[in-house]
Amino acid sequence: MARTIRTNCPRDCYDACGIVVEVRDNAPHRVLGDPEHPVSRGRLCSKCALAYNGVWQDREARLLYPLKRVGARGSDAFERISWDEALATIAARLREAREHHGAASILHTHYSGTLSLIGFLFPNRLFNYLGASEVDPDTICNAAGHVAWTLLFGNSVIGFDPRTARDAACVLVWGANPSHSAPHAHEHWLREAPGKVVVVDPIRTETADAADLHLQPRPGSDAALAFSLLHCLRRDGCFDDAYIAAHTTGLEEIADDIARATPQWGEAQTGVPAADIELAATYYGAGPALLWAGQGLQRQATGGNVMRAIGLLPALTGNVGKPGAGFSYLNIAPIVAGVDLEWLGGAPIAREGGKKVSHMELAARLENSDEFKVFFAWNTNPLASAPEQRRLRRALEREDLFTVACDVFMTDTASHADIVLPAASFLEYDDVTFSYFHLLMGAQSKACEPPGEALPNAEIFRRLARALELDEPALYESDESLIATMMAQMDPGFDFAELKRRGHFALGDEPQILWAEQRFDTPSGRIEIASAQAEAMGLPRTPQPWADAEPADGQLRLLTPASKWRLNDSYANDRHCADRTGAAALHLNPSDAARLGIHEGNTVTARNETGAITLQARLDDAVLPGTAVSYKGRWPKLEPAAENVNFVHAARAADMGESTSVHSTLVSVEPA
Ligand SMILES: Nc1nc2c(c(=O)[nH]1)N[C@H]1C(S)=C(S)[C@@H](COP(=O)(O)OP(=O)(O)OC[C@H]3O[C@@H](n4cnc5c(=O)[nH]c(N)nc54)[C@H](O)[C@@H]3O)O[C@H]1N2
Ligand SMILES: Nc1nc2c(c(=O)[nH]1)N[C@H]1C(S)=C(S)[C@@H](COP(=O)(O)OP(=O)(O)OC[C@H]3O[C@@H](n4cnc5c(=O)[nH]c(N)nc54)[C@H](O)[C@@H]3O)O[C@H]1N2
Ligand code: SF4
Ligand SMILES: [Mo]
Repeated sequence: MARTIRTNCPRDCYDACGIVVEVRDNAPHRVLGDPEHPVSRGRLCSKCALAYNGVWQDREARLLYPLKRVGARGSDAFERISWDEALATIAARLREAREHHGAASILHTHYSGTLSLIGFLFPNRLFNYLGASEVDPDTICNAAGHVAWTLLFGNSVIGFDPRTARDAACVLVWGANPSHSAPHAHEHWLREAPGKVVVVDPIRTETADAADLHLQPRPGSDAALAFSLLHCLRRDGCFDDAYIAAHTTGLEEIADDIARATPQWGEAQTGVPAADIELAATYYGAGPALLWAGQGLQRQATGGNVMRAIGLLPALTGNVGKPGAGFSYLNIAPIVAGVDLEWLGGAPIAREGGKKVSHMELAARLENSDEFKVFFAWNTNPLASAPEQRRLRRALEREDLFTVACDVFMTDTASHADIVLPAASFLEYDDVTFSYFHLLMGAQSKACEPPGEALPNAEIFRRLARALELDEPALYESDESLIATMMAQMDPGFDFAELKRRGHFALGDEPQILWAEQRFDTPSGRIEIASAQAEAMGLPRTPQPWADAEPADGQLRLLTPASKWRLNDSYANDRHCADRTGAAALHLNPSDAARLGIHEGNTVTARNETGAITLQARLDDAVLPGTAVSYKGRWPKLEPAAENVNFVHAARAADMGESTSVHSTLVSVEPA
């Protein structure tokens, strides 16, 4: 019997595509795009089209049963156990850690395997209730940008409604690469935007290539570029004085910096020709304009300053809260829709005492056997995604650290665990999905039973609460109840059964004008160009027109952004996705290659004080001289030397949010 189910993709991706699953004999037969979804328009991205019909349905690859380790860590020697044994073992170790060392000695880490709201957030309830410590998830991705735009605008999670692009004279994409990270926004949204598209990226990405104008600054020089654009905009009368007077504070404190930032100065600081800076300012200043700040942009040593500096563009030109205008870093649809994410993640039942640990210090702190006794990784694969990979692996080899991993697949992190718990995939349970770019909410609809004994994240943690004999009702709340509450909070005028039928709903029939009330949740209630809060945090009072120095001693600045064929480290284990990418590559400009004596296809070593990694050279004139690119997301265990680019990623925190500065990584490259 064949039937079709409508669902949505819950990956950590801007697009949040609609999906149609053809189910035969209670198993997904084909996973396709939903033709009625406004973003995906009937097509999945190439990686999901392969992986959802490939490794995600491969019983050989999926984790099917709870496992306990019977060999050395990392050796993949596991034995099947029952759920009862797995949960009893974990509960005993959690209790022991709590009694002897306090709940803060339990450290959990989680992130972006699934973003479907229950699977993504509900498990936090248990850890919050216990008062466990948490690896701050955003520190691996976007925390600097959050802090920066919270200082400036009072909020970093409300952006613009992409549908308002129809009224924009310009869309400025700054340090995002939708051709990889938001493929449908690249293919449809940007192409259909009537205004000029300007892309700022050290790489000539496909999105940059298709734009009206591509500015190719040296990595980490963006704040200087922003000031130079501001210089041109002010000179050309594009500052909105009435808006500045009514809604901002502190312009006078950066007036001299703007005056000094001539296009010629900008060219010297950033490498972008002065004429292109002028042209970009003309495009941006022509009328309502949108600014999309990517997450890759702020993974810099001074990424917070970069974000504060580029945020000045909408602030000073009054491109806020009107049709065709706005700024977006993340535009979290459920927040706009009114879903209480704090409630869902258990903030109301949280006990004091748990510590927050940045990913930048994870390896160092796990090395110390006094601090953490239990490490619980769910919905994330830090042994692939986190910095200081060699050091983290060694820390996870500690025999006295009880480690649990909960995943869909046997990742590197799972290989190092004492107990592995098999998670159901998004095709196997109901949930609510969202986009962090479009104002779209969706239904995740169960298409089939999980394979083996795999269970949805939420059910695993309900059962663990029971094994711990905890009496807090919120730890046992059913999916039905959670979904009903979220539907009531969003109040779309229909229930979840109807949402499943429709697949998704947009927040409003017309483009929403976010920020129309001009209410900024800063101490002054205005956009704070000068910020006493920043000063109190030990940061400059105002954004600074800084540019990083060019790499010295022939080093290259290594960027490791989103791959077209993987979603973070997911799909690295899909055969077809792996075939598309071939061996791990280092893309470098032919001029750098010539200087270093490197030819196309050569095996090269990229090395720094943190480590060294072997890659295959790809000569690529899309990459700015002085820069090298190697796409993220390989599983170390599937690579010849059991390492990925995070072997050379030092855990240096950015200027804000104890966040990653992975794009400030410098390497020396030589033929191997
Ligand atoms: N060098 C470098 N490193 C980076 C980055 C970079 O730009 N450069 N980017 C960083 C960024 S932005 C991020 S967000 C992080 C992401 O890093 P991670 O959070 O580690 O992302 P993934 O590797 O995709 O890991 C998610 C895991 O969740 C699993 N999973 C999927 N669905 C489910 C589910 O329903 N339940 C459970 N329990 N598990 C599930 C997947 O199989 C996968 O193993 O990586 C960071 N690492
Ligand atoms: N296919 C695919 N899609 C994904 C992901 C994936 O791994 N694969 N990951 C998801 C996740 S977790 C995230 S956070 C998002 C990230 O997606 P994006 O926000 O697009 O960020 P990145 O891909 O990390 O980097 C975007 C661009 O920033 C540029 N960049 C790096 N340094 C600088 C700089 O100093 N200045 C400027 N101007 N640009 C710079 C890089 O060259 C890159 O082209 O994508 C999500 N979508
Ligand atoms: S990963 Fe992104 S582009 Fe691919 S199907 Fe999912 S939502 Fe769409
Ligand atoms: Mo991310």
